Amino acid sequence: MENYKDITKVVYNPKSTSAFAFRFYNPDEIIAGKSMSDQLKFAMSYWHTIDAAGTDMFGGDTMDKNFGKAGVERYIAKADFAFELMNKLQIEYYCFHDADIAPQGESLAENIKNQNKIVEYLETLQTKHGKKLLWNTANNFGDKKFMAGAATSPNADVFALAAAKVKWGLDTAKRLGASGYVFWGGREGYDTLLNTDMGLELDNLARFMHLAVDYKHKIGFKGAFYIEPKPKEPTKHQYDFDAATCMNFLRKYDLENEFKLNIEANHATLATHTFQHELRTAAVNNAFGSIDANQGDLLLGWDTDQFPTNVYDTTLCMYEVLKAGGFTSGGLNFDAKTRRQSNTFEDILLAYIAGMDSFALGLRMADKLIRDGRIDKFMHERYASYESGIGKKIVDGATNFDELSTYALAHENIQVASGRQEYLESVLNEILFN
Ligand code: XLS
Ligand code: NI
Ligand code: NI
Repeated sequence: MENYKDITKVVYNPKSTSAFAFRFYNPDEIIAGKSMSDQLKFAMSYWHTIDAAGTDMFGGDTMDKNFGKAGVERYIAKADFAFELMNKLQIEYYCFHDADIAPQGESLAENIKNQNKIVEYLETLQTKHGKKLLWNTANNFGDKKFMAGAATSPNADVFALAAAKVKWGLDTAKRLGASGYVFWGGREGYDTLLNTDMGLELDNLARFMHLAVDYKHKIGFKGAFYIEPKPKEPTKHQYDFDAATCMNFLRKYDLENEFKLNIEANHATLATHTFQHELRTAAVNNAFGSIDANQGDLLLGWDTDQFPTNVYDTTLCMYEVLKAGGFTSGGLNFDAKTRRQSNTFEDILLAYIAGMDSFALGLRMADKLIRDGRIDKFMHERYASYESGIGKKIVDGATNFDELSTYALAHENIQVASGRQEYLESVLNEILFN
């Protein structure tokens, strides 16, 4: 197998005998009216790709991503590696937390100083290589000060610290021209209600979001705000449990016009939903924003952040994305890391190739499914009773219980049509494998 340094650019070549080629991702090919690169908008996650080195609960690093350097120099080398990798993989976007890009020291002031140095460097790299920031965010969960939460900490000084870090994040988002900014709950949740004032914590979370919105408008940052739902981990109960819970929160606190959702596949399954369910919930609430692409292992109950290779899932995901009108500010961020045993630089490329090709294939199949039309046609016919007669009156809000009751008394011979689940599943198989 080729060495990492010998691979300059991974290109589309379905006939290639090399492992370092795309079999399905052809960036300039038009699918469903847009180039594949515009439909998929792939992004690289800094934390998993540039920083994570294989540590798990039982053992340390299996991979060295320090480039023989320390301090700020190490993070300059990491930034070079990040852009080199994006170039090799033809990835246009990236995402990071404040703490991912620079060494973290003893004080907020020192961290900000280090981060600003690297941001200056990232700015030059973005211009030089034509790359863009999809979104950034704050790591308001790693430091022990955040052990009881950030915006929902019982300690108001922590709320202020979290605000300072998000303020830096928004200034940086504006400076680097990010298309969005993500709020993942981190440790915003609880482990026991015996020590938790849930009402105050939720109110404070909303106060925090309103302050962030005010600041965004004050500085004129034009990117989108996203909330990323997750049901558990690290806390037993995360306040941003799933898409529906987030929408309830946003509406209760008058924030629904300022936020969209960033749906992560593995978070959906942890919430005992399918990825497709979460995407549809976002879409029907007019809150479809961006995607953290990964997959979990259904036999393990945690966020394993694996590279996505399940083509049923990527197909149904891209089906939802196309139906929602495609990405605007959002994209597909690989919130995914190589397995601990996949500890070479070649593995990083292979993992991205697998993930990108799985989504490229998913896009091709979703487009085929839509063009085939059988699913849409079935769906249309299934709800046809709402297009005329009493059904139309229901939809138009032009009836009442008296009329419906009279109607029901006169129409008791009701035949509900078959849902045809198995047939529809076989249509999906035919599209995928025929
Ligand atoms: C953790 C989250 C995290 C967010 C960004 O489970 O997925 O990585 O995407 O803070
Ligand atoms: Ni995520
Ligand atoms: Ni996650």
